[in-house]
Amino acid sequence: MIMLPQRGFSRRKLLQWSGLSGASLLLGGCGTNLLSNQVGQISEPLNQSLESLMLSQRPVPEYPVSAIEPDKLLINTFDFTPQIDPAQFSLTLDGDVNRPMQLSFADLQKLPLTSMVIQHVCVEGWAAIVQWGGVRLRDLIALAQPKPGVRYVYFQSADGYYESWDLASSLHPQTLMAYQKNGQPLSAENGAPLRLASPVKLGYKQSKWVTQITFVNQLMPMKGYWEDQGYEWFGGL
Ligand SMILES: Nc1nc2c(c(=O)[nH]1)N[C@H]1C(S)=C(S)[C@@H](COP(=O)(O)O)O[C@H]1N2
Ligand SMILES: [Mo]
Repeated sequence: MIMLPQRGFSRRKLLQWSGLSGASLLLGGCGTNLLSNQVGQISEPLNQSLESLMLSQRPVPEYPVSAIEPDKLLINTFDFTPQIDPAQFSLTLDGDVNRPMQLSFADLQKLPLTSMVIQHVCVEGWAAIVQWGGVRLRDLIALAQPKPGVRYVYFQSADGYYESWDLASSLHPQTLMAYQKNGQPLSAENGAPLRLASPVKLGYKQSKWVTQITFVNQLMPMKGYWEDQGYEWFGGL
């Protein structure tokens, strides 16, 4: 396990750790660098054709900031609300990766910040247009460097919630590990300090209070908190 120092390391150092040049990580906005990197490494990426993998990375149209619906995002928590001190927080990246690591909240804030206005859709019959700000999950994936054969990503949360995603959706340029909502720091109720936010998945796929991201080749019998009670696994929008 590589333990990154808690403080005093620069963004440049992070990029060195990633094994990618800063330029290629920063070019992520155009969508294909990490993807082509993955395709190069993985002989049968998700058993999908290159074309369908590329299609799955297509950006979802965003809303203007004026469309945000601050009162419509309901709190939906299956049990309790963890109270996490950001100064004590660390995110573990592990599983089948070349560089397992732990990132502090300060480390995460040194990575490029992406902001997007998208619709959050809960299967319980409500939706809300929300602005999320955070780190692209694909940038964290680039740092951890999944080994060839990785196809799924597990997310463990501080309240005991767990989720699994396909790698392609995890690499989507609008799949964020968010720490801001509507331009403000995330509240505890909405998943502080770090939660998933993406326009390609339903609400129950968007884990709050994420503490661990694990890369695996196979789905395990436990696929997700709601999925294991009958909800559909892919949960696409
Ligand atoms: N850790 C955790 N994440 C979770 C949940 C939860 O209960 N625990 N609920 C999910 C559901 S069903 C939805 S709709 C969204 C709601 O996010 P919000 O409470 O910020 O609106 O969080 C998702 N992520
Ligand atoms: Mo939900």
